[in-house]
Amino acid sequence: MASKTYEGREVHPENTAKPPASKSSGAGTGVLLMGSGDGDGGSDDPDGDGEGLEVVAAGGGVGNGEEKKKKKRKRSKKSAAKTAKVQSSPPRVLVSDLFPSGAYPMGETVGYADENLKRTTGEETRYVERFDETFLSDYREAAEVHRQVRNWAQQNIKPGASLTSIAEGIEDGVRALLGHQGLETGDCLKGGMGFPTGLCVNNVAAHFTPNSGSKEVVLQQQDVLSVDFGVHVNGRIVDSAFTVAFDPVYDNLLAAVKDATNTGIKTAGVDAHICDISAAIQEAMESYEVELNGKVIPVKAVRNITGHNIKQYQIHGGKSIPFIKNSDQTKMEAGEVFAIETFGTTGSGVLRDDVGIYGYGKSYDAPRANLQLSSAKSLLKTINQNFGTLVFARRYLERLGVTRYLAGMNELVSKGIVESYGPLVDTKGSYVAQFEHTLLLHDDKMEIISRGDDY
Ligand SMILES: [Co+2]
Repeated sequence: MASKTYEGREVHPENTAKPPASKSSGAGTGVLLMGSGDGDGGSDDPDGDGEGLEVVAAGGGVGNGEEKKKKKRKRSKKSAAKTAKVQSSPPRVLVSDLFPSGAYPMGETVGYADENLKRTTGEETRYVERFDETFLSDYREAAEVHRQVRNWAQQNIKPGASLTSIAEGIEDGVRALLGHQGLETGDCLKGGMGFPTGLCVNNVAAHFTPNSGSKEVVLQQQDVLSVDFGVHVNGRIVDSAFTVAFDPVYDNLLAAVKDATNTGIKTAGVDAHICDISAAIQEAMESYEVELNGKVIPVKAVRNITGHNIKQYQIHGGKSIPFIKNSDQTKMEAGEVFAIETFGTTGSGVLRDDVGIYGYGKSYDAPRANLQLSSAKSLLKTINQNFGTLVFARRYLERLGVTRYLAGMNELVSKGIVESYGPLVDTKGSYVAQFEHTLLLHDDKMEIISRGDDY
């Protein structure tokens, strides 16, 4: 899920207050963010897993993208089913059953570039590990669920599919693999979707998810679809996204954005300056062009959304990483978690708000307010008990049985207790793509927690 920059403003971090380059909470740049979320809860999907492919989970490789697909009928092979060593399709096997020792695969690890290793103070050379075992286990479990669910999504997203079916397929998979259906009070806070599942088609860049009662969108052969969903375990949110297209004319657009994101990851690390990461991203992105209908179009980096750091139950932690050049000297710090994402477009590169609702999230600094409507009071209680500060979709509320909540929600939004998020779009006829990974900044290395063999 991307951060939106302050309404109507371009990102000019040189004009913003420079945060002290010290190790503190990390909130603090002058760039205001509006978050949005991505993971969404699904509907009641049935088991469905009677047939089809089974995916063998590779136990524990780096980035464990090494999943092998094996075609076999479940019915004919009882041994495999009995040992529960394989993921089903659709995914319904708990990852805790696939990794009974509790040792989930690490993400891809990368040492820091030389200049980032030049530590001078005694404190910094001590290599105190700031991530404890529970933190790492929760993060790695969430990442494994992300990989296994997106593996299913990548095989099953086809022209003719409705966005609702895709969103619900992803959400049902995430909940099943975590073992948290999220229907009992508080269960969504233990594990589940990290934000509403983002499914953005063509010129929709970010923050679209299907809502019940809205016009259904059906995927077409010529479409470009970005899929941005989050998985959390105990509030440790993995935020990762990819883009699919069925027509090879978009290959260069997807390649540009994948390259830009991987370039941003390579440039990241403890002590890396945000301005250097942004510059590297933009340069990679804008070295590509695509040919559409006989016209050559340069790929542009999108200007008014950004990558971001992540805190527990808080998708946007206060630091932002633009995709365009700037002079923000803020550094990444050991112990931080970052979502490095980039968006490339064939359009203007400047997004505008579109109508509609993507999701809601309780403000991190929500004021106490005198609520007039009793429906607002009970809605706030439901939000506190089930989502805390996680961003959630309307569908997530509705599956808890909440109805007729709009008036109450409007009061919560108007009083600044809850923020609402809507779709962001580029010019009509343009195409936007996104790739995103979540990184853990250890003291001595970076762990690309969401890396798989797919992207
Ligand atoms: Co994000």
